[in-house]
Amino acid sequence: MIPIYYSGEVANARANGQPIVALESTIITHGMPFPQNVETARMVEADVRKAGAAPATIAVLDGQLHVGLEALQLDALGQAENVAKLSRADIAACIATGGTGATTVAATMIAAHLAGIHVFATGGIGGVHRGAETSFDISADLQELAQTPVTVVGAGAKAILDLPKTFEVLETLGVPVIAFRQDMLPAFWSATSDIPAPLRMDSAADIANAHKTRIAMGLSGGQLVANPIPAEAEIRPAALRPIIAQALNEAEKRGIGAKAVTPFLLGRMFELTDGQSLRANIALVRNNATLAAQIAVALLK
Ligand code: PSU
Ligand code: MN
Repeated sequence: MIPIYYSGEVANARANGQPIVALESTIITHGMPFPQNVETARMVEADVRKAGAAPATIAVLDGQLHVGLEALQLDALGQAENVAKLSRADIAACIATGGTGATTVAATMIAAHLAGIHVFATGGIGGVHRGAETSFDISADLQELAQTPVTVVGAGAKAILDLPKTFEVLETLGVPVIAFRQDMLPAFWSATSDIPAPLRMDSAADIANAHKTRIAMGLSGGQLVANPIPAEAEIRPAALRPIIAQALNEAEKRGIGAKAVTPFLLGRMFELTDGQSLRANIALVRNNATLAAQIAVALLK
């Protein structure tokens, strides 16, 4: 095992057998602008605490794998430049070479699992990009959900993606996709899409039981909980459609590829919606943090 550096709060929760929720850091470094990124990260941690769990924001700092960041570390990460975006392919290399990087959904799942954490809250997972039939751009988040036993709470997959293909791949990989308290899948900034949810659950206890049952059956991989954005914060699909089209068009014209695609598209969405997409993003991550903490609490009952 590699050494893991726990924050005081997470070390304490581990020592006392208290619930812990993992949080990713790519959303801080690549998903939102400063200072809203740091403010959001702090609010999300507070939401987890309020619901009875300890927040464990995960990142690699100078080659050390941190599970739980102290306040000053979080502030520094939120303002640092040239932080790497770490997925399954990059995280070991970053640790081995003493680098600093923020973890995506895939890398956060890996670190959470190493630290014995079962539940993780994010904004929305990566997935199959539009045009993937020519670009082959499919997020490593999907494969990770298929192999690492962590329950991930997100507002579905980001609507800049090809959502039907994303959920098709998750089905192929055998990943349970559970809509929370509705029959349709949410679409990140919008509370609903026109895609029926494969599974629906209405309580954190049911989601926790399903997580335990999968482990008891020896099934590899995690679950994706698709938690709709609160209605008052959502942006309607009809309003989003032309904006997403414009952002995608610009990405193509500018030849944005690989890891830069998602940060570029999210950044353009913020600009093109005059900050409305950022406000929605903040609301949905906080909502996910609360549900993730409720699941972590239920898992210990
Ligand atoms: N959720 C957000 N904002 C983000 C992300 C998720 O609200 O920036 C990040 C996650 O870290 C996710 C990544 O794993 O985007 C997907 O990147 P890619 O498409 O390159 O795999
Ligand atoms: Mn990609």
